[in-house]
Amino acid sequence: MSVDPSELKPFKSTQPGHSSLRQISEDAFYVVNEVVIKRLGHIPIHKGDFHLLPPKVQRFVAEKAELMRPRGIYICDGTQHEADEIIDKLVERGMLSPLKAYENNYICRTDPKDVARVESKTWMVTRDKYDTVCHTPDGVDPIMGHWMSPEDMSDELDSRFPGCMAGRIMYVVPFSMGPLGGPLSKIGVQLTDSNYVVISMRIMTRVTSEVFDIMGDQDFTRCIHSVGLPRPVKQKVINHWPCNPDRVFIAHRPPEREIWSFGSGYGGNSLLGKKCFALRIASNIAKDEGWLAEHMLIMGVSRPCGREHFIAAAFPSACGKTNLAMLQPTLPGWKVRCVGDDIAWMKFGADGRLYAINPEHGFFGVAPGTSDRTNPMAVATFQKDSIFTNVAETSDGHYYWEGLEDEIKDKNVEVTDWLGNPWKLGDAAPAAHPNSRFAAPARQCPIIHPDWESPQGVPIEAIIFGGRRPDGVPLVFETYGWNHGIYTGACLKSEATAAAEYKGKTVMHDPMAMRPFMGYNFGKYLDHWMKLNTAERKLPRIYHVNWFRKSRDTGKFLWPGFGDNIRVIDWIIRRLDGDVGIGQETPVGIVPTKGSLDLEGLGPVDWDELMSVPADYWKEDAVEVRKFIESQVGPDLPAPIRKEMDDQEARINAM
Ligand code: OXD
Ligand code: MN
Repeated sequence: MSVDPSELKPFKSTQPGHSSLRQISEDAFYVVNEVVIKRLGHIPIHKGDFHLLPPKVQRFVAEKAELMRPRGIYICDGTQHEADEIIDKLVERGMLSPLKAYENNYICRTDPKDVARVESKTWMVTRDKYDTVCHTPDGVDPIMGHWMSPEDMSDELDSRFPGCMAGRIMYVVPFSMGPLGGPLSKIGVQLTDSNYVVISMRIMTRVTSEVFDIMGDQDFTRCIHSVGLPRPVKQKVINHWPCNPDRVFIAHRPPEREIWSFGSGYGGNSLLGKKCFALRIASNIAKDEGWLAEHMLIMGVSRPCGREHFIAAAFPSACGKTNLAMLQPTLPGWKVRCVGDDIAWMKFGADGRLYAINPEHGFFGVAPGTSDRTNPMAVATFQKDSIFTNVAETSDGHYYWEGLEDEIKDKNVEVTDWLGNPWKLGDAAPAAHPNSRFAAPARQCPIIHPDWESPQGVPIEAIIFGGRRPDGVPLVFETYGWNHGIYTGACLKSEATAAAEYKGKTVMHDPMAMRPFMGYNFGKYLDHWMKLNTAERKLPRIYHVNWFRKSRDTGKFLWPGFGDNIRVIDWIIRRLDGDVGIGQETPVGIVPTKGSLDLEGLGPVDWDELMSVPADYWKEDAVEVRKFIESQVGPDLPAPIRKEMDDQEARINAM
């Protein structure tokens, strides 16, 4: 077979017509394989054996190395030895410092310009715009999914990626989302020039060279990440945290199962297994293969009689998913065990039940607000082998953030804030950034479920949606069925969060808690959910909860939350058992009848306000929701979901 000589020319960023998306064709690759490897000759392999990689990974690595021109390639194996080596290097360089009060805990500060997911610079790239977004009226920007054409993406990549790793090492990180080789699991390979990303990926996913052994004919998701600051660097690198905030660009190509991320080193922008793969790309794979990839925690709840029920729950970012997943019940005899705190991949099994796995391997939790009072199990999880980013630090080697005020043992201890400045209680600015995080191995959670790594997953009986709703929304309600549940999820709203670039406390729509993570047209997504309802399946029941309602008089929270949320879960489980007497119909769903929640041992609770469905609030809400759905989903809204909206509106208007 002859080879097109142009395939063999070195990659030149200035070459007219070249593209970052240029790929060596399959046929050509096998013929030129040796040549590709030779062409890599000028890029030393610092670790690993390139020849032992599966050919399609060799090709991926070779193409991208040629494009990004790192000074060396490091093929990760995911071992402890490897992690220790990288951590030692980062400590020596001053990027990480040990938190001396713990075993193997490290603190890291980012460039203060790189602190959150950048939704406005995150794109889905499809040939047809309406594969990504819904048909919105002229002048209305879709808020679910940002679309970019392949041509525009190609230009954006070409202005960033050629030569972007100059002077840096390119790490090749093989990882599995879900237990290695499991029927619901998927594999990926991330290329990155950030060693912070390498050690974080090792906590958050299963990084192992065994991924290459099991790859066989399976496809893998290609993840390309660069901090976007080639050497020599012409500006000061703040906190040893290279990044390029002005040029951040994160793009997904769902049909190609490919992710490109440039300019940020933090969180969901750079740990590409998480939001980019496990939600945006995976929801596309799930649509094609008939399953669900959702922004949901998974918990196992055992009741005093010993029976266990698995529940999945979707809440927007920073609404307490991690706290709920690790809830410490205040009712005697109850036990909660955590399967996952952020993402669920769910597929119906042969027995008609919906099985869920947590595709992740660690927790990347919001630090502020996490304490022995609010989430002792998370605290126990991150006592060792964890990384803390943008938190504050005490002079005796502890982490510190808002919410730990009462837990500082030595009140004279000095605190250094997330910016590296001295800080003291009462200072106006927070000690830790509101989106500061801990990354901790899930297996260290004292209440991790024994089946959390079961390849088949756990059977889900109930799905809960929820958000921060200060007004109008009752503590809990059950929806009237699968389609009403989907409609309720589509209407999900919550106060804005620090996990992304938004400011303030406005209540924003976050349909299915997936607004920032939607991988394709939201109307088609609702349709996909609806079509999972077939006669032979046992569908989970769908609920809505709101721990955050405030009194209209006092402005104080009406419900204590945290461990007392078990009282709501108890009610949900009794409903699953078929106890109809504990529910009463309202226009939005079935709320608990008075006295049907176990409130034993709680202080006074204003039941009437907590459970009320105020007509004034819901009438206004129905108008606002219709406007939102018409403008954001419009003609893409499946007719049965439109009917749910019409019916609910009619019920509300009859109030
Ligand atoms: C997260 C988020 O980091 O939802 O989990 O923002
Ligand atoms: Mn999340």
